[in-house]
Amino acid sequence: MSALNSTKSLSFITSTIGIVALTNLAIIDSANAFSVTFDNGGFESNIVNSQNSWNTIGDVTVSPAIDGISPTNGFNQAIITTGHIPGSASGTPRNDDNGLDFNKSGNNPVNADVNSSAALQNHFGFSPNAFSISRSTGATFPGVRTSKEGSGMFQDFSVTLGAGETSFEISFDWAFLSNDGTTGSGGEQDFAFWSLGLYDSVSDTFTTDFSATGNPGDEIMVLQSSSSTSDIEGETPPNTVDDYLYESDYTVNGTETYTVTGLIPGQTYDYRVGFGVVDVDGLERTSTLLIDDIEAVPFDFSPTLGLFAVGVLIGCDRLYRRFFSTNN
Ligand SMILES: [Ca+2]
Ligand SMILES: [Ca+2]
Ligand SMILES: [Ca+2]
Ligand SMILES: [Ca+2]
Repeated sequence: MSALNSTKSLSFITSTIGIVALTNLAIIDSANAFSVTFDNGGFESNIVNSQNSWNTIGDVTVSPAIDGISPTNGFNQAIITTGHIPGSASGTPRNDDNGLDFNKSGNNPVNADVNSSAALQNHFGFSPNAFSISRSTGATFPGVRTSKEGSGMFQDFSVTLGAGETSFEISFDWAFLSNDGTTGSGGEQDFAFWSLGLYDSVSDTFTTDFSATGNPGDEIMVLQSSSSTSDIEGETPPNTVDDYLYESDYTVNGTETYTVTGLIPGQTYDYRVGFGVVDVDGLERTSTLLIDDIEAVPFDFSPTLGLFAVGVLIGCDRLYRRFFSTNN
């Protein structure tokens, strides 16, 4: 290969890698940058009674390790339970877990009954039957699961897409704890869910981003239902506060990742992301959802690849200069 051809080849490689690097670094260009207003996704600031960007209802707060399950990021995780404080109800005495108190915030879960106020569904902007999901295989009870009470939280955030971007990705870590399980006639009982949709602040309406979830209106995605198969510790019914009967930790569940597609580059969109947990068929036997490390990022953006490409570009440039100087 002649010196001239080698120079051309290096020049071609340099410019090709330059394009790759610039594509990956488009996020750094402030005029075309992806931006998101999402906040406190690591729950290091408290969220009890709706603070630090989260709108909560029922028993929702932050906590360090629960039943041996530590946050995946920092010192705290979000905890959402269906646990009512024992004996604290006006009128009928309440005793969700054999007198043990699994409530963490001091706020009791709220009504989730389609035949009553459906306060939990209303909090998210869902229709009343959003939690009327199918019973699991083998259940002989007629109809759908009957949601009774629960707790939840949501955050409204805006996403502005960069040039050429038509999608973004939202991810989070989750764990599920329960003193409930499966009944012979009703099948799997309590469940934890998440939701994502476009939020219209003018009409205060929520349009789900999910489809084909098999749930009424596709308003929620079920993360997990109570079942005796999720049992790490194998203990007998709980006799200590915060020691749940069934556990499925962050290691079991991993990170949930969802990609929103079909968007217009440069546009700003308002989203609502929600999380919650629901008692089914009865008010007793608490179930709990733990959440940590929620992030919203441009789809397919790889900082490592971008920096690698820049490194190669600089390396090629040095090689090109050295080659050029030694041959001329
Ligand atoms: Ca955290
Ligand atoms: Ca346990
Ligand atoms: Ca309950
Ligand atoms: Ca329950």
